[in-house]
Amino acid sequence: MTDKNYDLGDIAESRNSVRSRFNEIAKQNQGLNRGSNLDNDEYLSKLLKVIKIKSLVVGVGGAGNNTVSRMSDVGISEIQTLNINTDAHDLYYSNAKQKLLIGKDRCNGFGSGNVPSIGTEAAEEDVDRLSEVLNTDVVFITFGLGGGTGTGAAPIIAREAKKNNAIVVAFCSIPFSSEGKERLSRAKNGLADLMKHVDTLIPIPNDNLLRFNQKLPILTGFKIMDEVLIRCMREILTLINNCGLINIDYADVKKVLEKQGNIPSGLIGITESLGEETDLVQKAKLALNNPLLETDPTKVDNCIVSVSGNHRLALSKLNTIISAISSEIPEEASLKFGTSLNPTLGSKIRMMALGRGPISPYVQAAADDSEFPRPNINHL
Ligand SMILES: Nc1nc2c(ncn2[C@@H]2O[C@H](COP(=O)(O)OP(=O)(O)OP(=O)(O)O)[C@@H](O)[C@H]2O)c(=O)[nH]1
Ligand SMILES: [Mg+2]
Repeated sequence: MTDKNYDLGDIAESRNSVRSRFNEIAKQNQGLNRGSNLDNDEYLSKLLKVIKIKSLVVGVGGAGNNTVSRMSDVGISEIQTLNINTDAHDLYYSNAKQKLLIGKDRCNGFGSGNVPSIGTEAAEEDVDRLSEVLNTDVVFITFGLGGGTGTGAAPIIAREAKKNNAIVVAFCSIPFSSEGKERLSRAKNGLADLMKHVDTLIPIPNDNLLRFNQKLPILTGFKIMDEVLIRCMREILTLINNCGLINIDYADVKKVLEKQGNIPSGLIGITESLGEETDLVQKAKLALNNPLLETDPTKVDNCIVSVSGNHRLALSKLNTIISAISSEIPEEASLKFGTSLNPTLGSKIRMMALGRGPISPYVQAAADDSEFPRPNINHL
């Protein structure tokens, strides 16, 4: 049987989930290996094309578009990106492989004017186009909570991606307290809508950036936040794209990212060490206790730790990291370790912890309709 008999391109591009794509080719392949119990390389290479995990990074509204533009600027070119906005000007000047101006009737390209319900209407106006383009296995959505477009449209975007069986991972910023109570209240309502439709939900409060520098100018704060969001998404994407090369496969990543229970959870932390024993332990623990997120590692039930370094990465160092991580999470939690080679790191060792279970206190507050936690910084 050849590609002509079953169109591999069609299956690979189809809107079906990776499992359905796999089943389809597995079924179609019956003839290929007839007479043999073994699977040959020709079959396996075709299979790999069809089950390659497709991912898409979506930036929504001004903040989301900026994050994705910066991601494109730093040359992460292999990643598929899509910017969505109600504001034609912002969208035009942004940098993404694909762009979508939503709500042309509702907003006439002028933005939502800080009104989330208008952001929602704009997304509903273009729901068919959204559904068409949100056709991948994993969808990352990034935006700043508190305005109108990101806050109102992101839940609809997540909903449409879920309808297409994608795993939906959302990274969103919570406004600085200095942006005012009204913004924070819009952010909380937006979070409550969003959590119905996403698997992993990682809000990052802008205020937590002030822990590192209390005199931070707001624009610098946004830039740093963009970097944080990019690093988180890039590390998960690398993990997904490297599946198979290291001990971690897509099934492991999926398990950690997929929603369990009613409220989406998520923990991520990325740290680097030069490999000295005490520093390694400290950085491994820091990856789990990300001070930007305020998530509780003792709630982790499923965890992936990915360690990258150069070819000299020693087993003893891995052991140190494993024991440090294990000591921070519950004994019964499932912990999976993977390593990958990254010669560009020089003598540095990079660790990423990705966990399921811990619910952000901001998500919990949105679920309970209680106050957001107060920023934990002295002399604000
Ligand atoms: N990371 C980052 N955050 C930003 C940036 N600009 C604004 N923000 C944050 O994101 C929140 C939402 O702002 P925008 O993204 O501009 O709002 P929008 O979604 O475009 O909504 P409208 O303009 O009201 O339609 C703000 O309250 C800020 O906290 C940025 O460039 N980067
Ligand atoms: Mg805007």
